[in-house]
Amino acid sequence: MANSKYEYVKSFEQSDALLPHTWIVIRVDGRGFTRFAQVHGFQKPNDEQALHLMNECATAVLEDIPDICFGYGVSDEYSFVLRKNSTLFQRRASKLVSIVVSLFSATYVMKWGRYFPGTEMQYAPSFDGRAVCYPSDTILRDYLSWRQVDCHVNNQYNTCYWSLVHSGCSPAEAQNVIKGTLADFKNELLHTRFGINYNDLPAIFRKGSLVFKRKDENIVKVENGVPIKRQKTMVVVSHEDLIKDSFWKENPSILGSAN
Ligand code: DGT
Ligand code: MG
Ligand code: MG
Ligand code: MG
Ligand code: MG
Repeated sequence: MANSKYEYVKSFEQSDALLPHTWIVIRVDGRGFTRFAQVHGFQKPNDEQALHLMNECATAVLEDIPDICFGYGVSDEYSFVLRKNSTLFQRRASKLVSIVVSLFSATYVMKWGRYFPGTEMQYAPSFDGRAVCYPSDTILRDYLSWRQVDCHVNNQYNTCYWSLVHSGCSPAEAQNVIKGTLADFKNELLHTRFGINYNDLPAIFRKGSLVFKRKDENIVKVENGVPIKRQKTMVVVSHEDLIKDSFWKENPSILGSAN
């Protein structure tokens, strides 16, 4: 097609291609979810259904975008890791972020009814997004560890705070009891005052959610008594420790170059 005299306007577009051969993390975070959680009656401090809905959205992202090899979610946020060697959308930040954010948001609305049957969505939720490059496996793992430590610290604080408030403390009293205290004090408080053993709380609250692909052998049919197996790649959600080496040793393909 011949160039029109208007074509020159394309020269105003700026390149936002991200650095090659680096891990790209795209993090989405619910906009104003303090209010969204209130309006929709989320349980405090953790609403398990809301977290499962976030995990369903993350699963949709991993299923739709093969170059995303891992996701980690806590509270109203999810981090997605794009493979180091990916050339998806020429690694353009605006393309990558906007596609992940819109797919995530659309899935959140589409699947809402499955997790909150009978609760009508009062207004459309939105998510912000950003992309950051991490140049080495170690730094990528430090990033993910940072998010999981954050999950733990916030959950411990929030569990103490809401146990105190539910037992009759005012918000200010509850804050005063736990302000500036160490982890051991909080665990002790939960144990002695509320009979809660912190480590017995659901792992989804303490560890957040990991989403990744795993190859499983499925028996598809049995022929003459012989099981016929097929390898199938499944997106799985787990709530384990990602800070320790063991998780990455047990799942070498996540950061490996094999896929
Ligand atoms: P932002 O991200 O700057 O637009 O503002 P927010 O309000 O989304 O704040 P953020 O992202 O720093 O913190 C997440 C908020 O969402 C926090 O106030 C607690 C709320 N939230 C997240 N998950 C749950 C939940 O499971 N239950 C309840 N009750 N609240 C939750
Ligand atoms: Mg924020
Ligand atoms: Mg938020
Ligand atoms: Mg947040
Ligand atoms: Mg188009």
